[in-house]
Formats: sequence, C-alpha cells, structure tokens
Amino acid sequence: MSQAVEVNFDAIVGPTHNYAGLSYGNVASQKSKNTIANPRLAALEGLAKMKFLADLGIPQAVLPPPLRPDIATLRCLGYTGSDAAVLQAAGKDDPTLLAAVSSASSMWAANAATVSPSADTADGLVHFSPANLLCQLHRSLEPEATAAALRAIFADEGAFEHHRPLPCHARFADEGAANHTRLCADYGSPGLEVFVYGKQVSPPSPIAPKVFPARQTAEASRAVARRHQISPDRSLFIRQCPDAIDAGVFHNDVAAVGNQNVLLCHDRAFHHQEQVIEDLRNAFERVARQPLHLIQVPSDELTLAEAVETYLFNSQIVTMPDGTMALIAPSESRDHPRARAVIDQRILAADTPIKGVHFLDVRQSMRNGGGPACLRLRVVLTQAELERAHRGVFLTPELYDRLVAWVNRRYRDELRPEDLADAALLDESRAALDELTQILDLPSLYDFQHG
Ligand code: SUG
Repeated sequence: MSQAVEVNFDAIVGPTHNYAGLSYGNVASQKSKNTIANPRLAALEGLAKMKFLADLGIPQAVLPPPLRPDIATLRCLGYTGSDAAVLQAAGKDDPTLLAAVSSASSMWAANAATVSPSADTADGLVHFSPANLLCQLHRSLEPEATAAALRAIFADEGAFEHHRPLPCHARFADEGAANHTRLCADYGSPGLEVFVYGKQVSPPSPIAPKVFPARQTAEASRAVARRHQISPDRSLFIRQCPDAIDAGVFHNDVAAVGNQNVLLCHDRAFHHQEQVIEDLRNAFERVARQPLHLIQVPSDELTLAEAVETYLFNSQIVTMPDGTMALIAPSESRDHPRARAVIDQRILAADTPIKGVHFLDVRQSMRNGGGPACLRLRVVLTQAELERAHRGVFLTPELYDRLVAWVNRRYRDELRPEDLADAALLDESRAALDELTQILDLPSLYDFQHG
C-alpha cells in the first residue's frame, strides 16, 4: 500500500455564467431561468470554497474553463461571418442554442470525468474517462476541452492513462464522477468503486423514472469500469431509485456522498435500497476489511424534495489532516431546520467519523443545481503521481490571490441571457482565458491561442 492523498480539482467558473434554464430535470436550473447571473460572484464563491478547503489542509487544485460562447460550434452549425455576425444571427434564430453554446456548465467538475486511482487499476495507472455528457446539448460540448485540460495537467504517460469519452450514443450516456463513489480504508489502498446509473438501455428495463429523464446508463458505467481495469470484485453497479430522479435527483450525488469508510445517503437514493445496502456493506467489508459507516437519512426526517431543495447530500466529506472527517455543506442546509437537524443529530452527534461541519455559500452555482460536491472532481494520487502532475494548477495562497485579482479585473458582475449575443463578451472571455493560461503556467489550451 502506498501513501496517497485525495486532491479536489474544482473548475474555475467561466466568465459567461448565466441562468438559461437549460437542464430539464434539474429543479433549480428551471426555477432560475432568465434571472440575472453574477459571473464574478460565482467565480469568487468557487475560489473561496477552494481556499477554505486548502486552509483546512486538504489538497486543492483548479481546472480551467473552456472558451464560451463556443463560437466554433456555431460555425460548425452553419453560421458564418464575423464573430459578431455569428452571435447575432444565432441569438436571433435560436436563443436556446446561443444559451447552450454559452453555458459555463463546465464549472460542475464532478461531471467532467470519472477517475480511478492507481491502487484500483490492474495496470497501476491513474485512469481518466472524460464524460460525454450527451443528454444535454450544452453539456455535450464540454468533453473535448475537459480532455485537453486533463491531458495537460496529467501529461506523464508513465503514470496517467487518458481514455476518450465513451461513444456518443444514448446507450453510453455518461455523466462522470457525479455517479461514482469510491469507498476505501484509506486513499492509498484498493477501494470499492461504486457506479450508480439511472437506466439500462439494452435490454430495455421497465424500471425507469416517469417524469424526468435518467442521465447515466448502466452500459456507460460498466464500460468505464472495464476500461479502467477495475477488478469485478472491487466494483459495484447500483440503480438509482426512479422516484429520486423524478424528485430532481438528476445525478446520484444529489442523494448520496461517500468518502473512505463513510457513505451518507438518503433512504430513497437507490432502487431496492435495502438489498443494495446489504451488498454495499458486504462488498466494502470484503475489500477494506472493516465495516462501512453508513449514515442513512430516513424520508420522514428529510424528504427527497427537501434533499433536492437543500442539497445536503451534495456536501463534500473530506478527511482532515488529523484523520477525522468534516462535512463541507451548502449554506442552504444550515438554513433549513430539518436538514440542520439531520446534520446535528444523525451526522455530528451520532458515532460517525464526521466530527465537524462547515457551511459554505456557493449560491450562484446552487441556483443552477450545483452544490459543493458538484464543483469538484476528486483525484487520488500517490506522492510519486503528485510530483508528476502539473504544479501550476495547485492552489497556493499566492495563486489564490492572483486568481481573485484576475476575476475581479476580467469578469462582469451581471449577465442576462440577452447579453450572450454581445461580441464584447466573447472578446473578454478570450482575453481572460489567455491570461489564465499564463497564470496557471499551462500550454496553450484554446484554439484562439494557436492563431
Ligand atoms: O447538469 N446545471 C447542471 C448542474 C450539474 C450539477 N452537477 C452534479 N450534480 N454533479 C446540470 O444540470 C444548468 C445550466 C442552465 O440552466 O443554465 C446546468 O447545466
């Protein structure tokens, strides 16, 4: 067993953060449609969360956002002329298309990829699978840039294996780590990789949500586990409860979160939950040789609707330098008496490894359905792998200060859907990302940097 740490890679919120109501099945996104966004505040909230965790002694790094509006996609769809002409024409023809190519949705890094640490993989490499996010147009435009960023940060082929996103077909709909949890004794020892899916395509299953779409398929989850070379006895495939999806749990991380030997979940997160819990306990005990700390929250203490409203389960559970765990929870769960009671009584007062809670404000993201856990991609790295990763993206006090100054200088503090056709916004975004590349000491990631 090697010493390893879990690094949270949070995506920097891009300059076009806005509320376009693009995500059917995501209650907050629908509710915020056409309200005024504050991209500067969104980016600062994200950075403040990163800084808070780094100050706790939790390894923290950043992921750069892609260029938005995605002018290349508009050109690919037949819009021609100057950038201004392309944006104007698309905005006039089809405002939803313009909103989709302008979304800053890459901020939810939990959907960027699925990552398996070297302790779990047969070839001893860290495996990355960028998610294809094909269920929604705006998110389906993310994988190429995500893959490029991950390759730039984890460039060493002797340690890191980068897969292509899964084939772009509904059978392989993949939403990344938001539907994947790794349970383990400690980060460096082999873990149990838990893959959660919303539907099975082939053969079609009658177990399906009735109102909202299921995003992740069983086929995608199995393919990711296979290509990551996870041993079958160290992986588990679980179906989401269809009622949870219909209540707005569009990703499993809205109803469950795990860290090391702890799993916190709602009692209606999974289909056939009782059996699933037994399987989880047995599998974990077999892999980790210790019991699982399960914290299951009953519906009569917090309904699924309240889970979606408060995002309690979208907290991060982090392991502190002293070995205890802490809950990094959205402030919405502090302000909701029943969610707060769950935190105080079921999590803190009970005999669990979670000894503290910190409430953070990520409201700009929450209003689009993204809590603290959505904003980060977990990457477990050994000391040797850490040394091989690109250092420029790791958050230090100096980098934090530079990023805050950069956001304050480059970002708008108001953005409405109709502003997305403004060619100045594209110019501002290019300038911001060009500078960001230098701040993070990355190679040129963006097409516009290649002339
Ligand atoms: O895919 N919202 C994202 C939120 C993703 C949250 N991630 C996790 N649960 N891990 C989504 O639904 C809204 C964009 C808009 O409406 O403008 C959006 O894409």
